[in-house]
Amino acid sequence: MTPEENFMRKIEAGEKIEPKDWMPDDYRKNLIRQISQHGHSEIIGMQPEGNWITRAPSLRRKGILLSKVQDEGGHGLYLYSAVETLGISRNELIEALQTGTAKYASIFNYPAQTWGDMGAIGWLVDGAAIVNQVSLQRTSYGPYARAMIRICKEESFHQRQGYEIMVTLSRGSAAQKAMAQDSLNRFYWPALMMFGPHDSESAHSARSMKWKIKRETNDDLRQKFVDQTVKQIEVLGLEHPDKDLKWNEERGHYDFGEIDWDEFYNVINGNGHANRQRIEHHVRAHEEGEWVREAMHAYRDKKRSAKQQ
Ligand code: FAQ
Repeated sequence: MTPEENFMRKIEAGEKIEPKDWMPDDYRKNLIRQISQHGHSEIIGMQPEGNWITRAPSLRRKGILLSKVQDEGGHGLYLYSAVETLGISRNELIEALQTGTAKYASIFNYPAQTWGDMGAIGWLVDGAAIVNQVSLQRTSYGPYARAMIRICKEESFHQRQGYEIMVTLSRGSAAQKAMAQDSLNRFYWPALMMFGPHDSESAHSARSMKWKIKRETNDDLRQKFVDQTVKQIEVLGLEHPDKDLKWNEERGHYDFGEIDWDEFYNVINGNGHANRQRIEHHVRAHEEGEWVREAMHAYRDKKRSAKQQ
């Protein structure tokens, strides 16, 4: 059996591919692309909510938001560690993000304007992320699949904390309810875009499905998210932002309105509301952290030379 045949045998049998196993170059490249972009999304995704930590309305809310944002940083680090097992360095990954060679989820280029957005982000953005990530727990690359298991447990808490903010606002004063509705209106469609283009337009899907990197398609995952969100909106007593939403008895799913794909491509090509701001902030934070990396390297070198004596 050739290495290629053995690789496909493992994929078809549902066995995990591990870092030292033989793998086709394109499988490795595709994983580096997807996992690194996933990691970058977690890291850049800290910014919209990080922006509200000092303005959270109570100490309880501040504590929760602080740990939620910290968890996202942790997810980024697991994912960077998983992608490093494929033979790419952290420096290369960061450079790709900062120079725009690597993407991150479009949703994080939308500004977080109100406290209601903390609710909508936790509920809808983490909610969409979970739908995708639950499916990725079965991805064929071992380190990625294992990172997803832990990440999903934490995302599930994040989703509930966001929904709880929405429940509180929607049962509050008229102004609070209006704030919740406004956040839902602004984040609903961008959350649907998180699943990527239609399957017919998705450049990587066919190969990623064949290699079981992706286990469900963009459109199937998006449909799951649309279906599960309808009842949640009803419970909040808010209006659904999609006027074309309709139950389809035959399909057993909701039909829904068309996404604004011009907006999607505009945002992923760098022209969203906050693209420049997000990367500038990342560059600044990275530069300001240089002394920490220097201190770590000096400590490592000192330990090494002490061992050699
Ligand atoms: N945004 O051929 P496809 C989170 C790009 S985690 C930006 O369909 P693929 C947690 C795509 O990269 C959120 N770019 O690509 C959190 C490709 O460009 P490329 C992140 C997008 O990979 C919550 C091109 O379009 N989750 O939020 C987007 O097969 C709250 C063609 O697309 C993941 O990354 C988009 N929405 O499918 C953190 C999950 N969609 O690379 C903080 C893992 C597509 O050729 C606060 N990733 N593109 O230059 C995936 O499942 C897949 O990569 C997809 C895209 C489904 C995102």
